[in-house]
This record gives sequence, structure tokens and C-alpha cells, in this order.
Amino acid sequence: MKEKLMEIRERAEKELSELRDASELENFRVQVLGKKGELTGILKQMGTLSAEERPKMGQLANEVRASIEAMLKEKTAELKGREQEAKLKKETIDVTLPGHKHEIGHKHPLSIVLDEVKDIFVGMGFQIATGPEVEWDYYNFEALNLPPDHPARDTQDTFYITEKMLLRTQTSPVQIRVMEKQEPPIRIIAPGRVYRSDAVDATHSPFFHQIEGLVVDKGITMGDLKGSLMQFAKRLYGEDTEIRLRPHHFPFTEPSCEMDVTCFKCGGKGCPMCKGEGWVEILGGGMVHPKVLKNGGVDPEVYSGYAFGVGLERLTMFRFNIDDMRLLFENDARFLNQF
Ligand code: 2U9
Repeated sequence: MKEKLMEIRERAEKELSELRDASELENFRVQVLGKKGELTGILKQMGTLSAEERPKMGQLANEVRASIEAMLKEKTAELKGREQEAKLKKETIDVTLPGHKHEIGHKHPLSIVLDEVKDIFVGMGFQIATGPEVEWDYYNFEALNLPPDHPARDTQDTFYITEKMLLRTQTSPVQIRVMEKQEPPIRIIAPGRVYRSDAVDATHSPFFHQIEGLVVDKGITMGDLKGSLMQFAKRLYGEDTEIRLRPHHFPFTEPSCEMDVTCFKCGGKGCPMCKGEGWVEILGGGMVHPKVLKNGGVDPEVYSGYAFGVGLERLTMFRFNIDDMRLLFENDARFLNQF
């Protein structure tokens, strides 16, 4: 039995040195020290020994077990250390390698111009107002003094959702909503997307963006409209820019006008861009119609106001010399990266 025990220890030592990983180690442990293992098998035979030999063999068997356990422990630690080393080697990061370059986006040309327009008006004391794109017919047309038979109300021109609900065709409903809620003085711009049932071409799209303005207070006149819009034009297109107002008609303003600015290309001399006129039309406006003030809950006997509306796409096309509006909506990076 003694020889057998010594042999087990020797063999264990040799086999252990050849083991490569944790699962081999575990197999070895079960095979030698486990319930059905070799050493356990020997211990079970203790009963056959004489009373004299039993304690000696018992002690030896315990020593063999303890030494195999110690070797196992050592080997386990060694393998763990090696595994850790291999892991560290595998996960090493070479910090000197060149990094991945991330492309940084930038503002869309419409956003560039919109932000400039907002800055200009905020600088003049205006607040920015927004409202829903899905509107009631009342706010989009009726409150703005557009009679039921007005051509703009035709289903050919407007996207109706129900008989009374539609996609707003202008941002003017925002101004009505503000007047309903807020006492004058009111000084707001309402930028946002609007929808019209138009076919796509170089100057039309079923959706585009407007910036509308509204000022309501005691004693507001057409002179205030002209002064503010002149500042706006000069700030946006340069100090040399001149403006002129021409009479026009809108149902929601009376009197109404259109505003031209000196041509961006020729500075007023006349060129193909302005068709020889020297002037380009950029917006419409006027004094808010008394009926519209009343619809917003404002007393036209006490207050007066001016309003204007301008297309953001048009402003942007003039600003950057873009000749086709579709370019602004196609999201072609070759176009957008130029801004
Ligand atoms: C209220 C009262 C009056 C807004 C106005 C215009 C004139 C105008 C066009 C410019 C180009 C629309 O985007 S466009 O096609 N707009 O000419 N808009 S006056 O008048 C208002 C608005 C709200 C309560």
C-alpha cells in the first residue's frame, strides 16, 4: 500500500506538470482526489490493514493527499497567471495607431438663414412663437379674413384632413393663437413649416418654410413696418441694401404691400437675375386688418398692428445664389457640404 501511495504521488507530480488548462486540472482532481478517485480507493482499503499499520498508512495517505493538493493549488495559480498574461497581451491597445476620423455635420442652409433671421428679430425685441402644423380651418383661414369662396381654401390648393382640419398653409394661425392668449404689446416672429398642394418644380414644393411677424401695440403704423423691415433687409443682405414698398392686396392686412430689395447680383443696375428691374421681391406685409385683430380678441379701436410674411426658401436661395429650390430638400451631401 505504501508503494502504491508513493507511486500515486510521483505520477501526480509528473501528470500535473503536463496539464495545460483549468478543465484538465479539474479532470485530474476528480481522477485522483475525487470520491471515486485513486487515492480515495486506497483509503477505502484501510480496513484490511492490521491495527498497527493502519495509523501509519493513514498518516502517509494524508501526507500524500496534502502534497497533491498543494501541487494542485500551485499549478492552478500558475495557469491563472499565464491566462491573465495571455489576456493582457491580446487586449493590448496600441495608442499610437491613428484614430478613426468622425465626419462632423453642419447646419443645413435653411437653418443657417433661419438662425440669422431669428437673431436679427430677437435683437429688435421680438419673441419666437410656434404652433401646430395640423390646424383648424378656423385658425388657418376664417380668423384671417379669408372668405369661404377664397381660392386658397380650394381643396386643390390645401391638404385637408377633415372638412375642418388641415395642414396649415401659412404660419399666421400662430399669430391668432398668440393674440387670443396675450395682451398687447405683442412682438413675435413665427417660423415654421407650411403645406400647399403644389407640384414640385424649381420654385414650388408641397411643403416649405415661412417666417411671419406680428407687432401689435398702441400707435403702430406702416412707418414701423417699413423701419423694422429695412433693418431686417440691411442686416441680412448688407448695409447697402435699399428697400421699396409696392401696394398689394392680402385679405388679412389693410393696407397691404410687397417689399422689394435692391438686386443682390447687380446692386440695382439691372441684370438677368432681377430681369433688368434692379429690384427683387422678398416679402409681403401690411397693417393687420381690423377684423383679424378682433378675431384675435384685440380691440382695433385701441390697438393697431403690422404683420409680414416671408418664405425661408426664397431668402436662402437669394442669400446663397441657389437657382433650384429642390436642392434644399434632396439632402445631397455634394450640395450641402458647400455651406
Ligand atoms: C395675422 C395677421 C396678418 C401675414 C402676411 C404676407 C403678407 C405674405 C407670403 C410671403 C411669401 C407668403 O411664404 S409666402 O408665400 N406672405 O406676403 N403674410 S402679410 O399676415 C398676417 C399674419 C397673421 C394675425
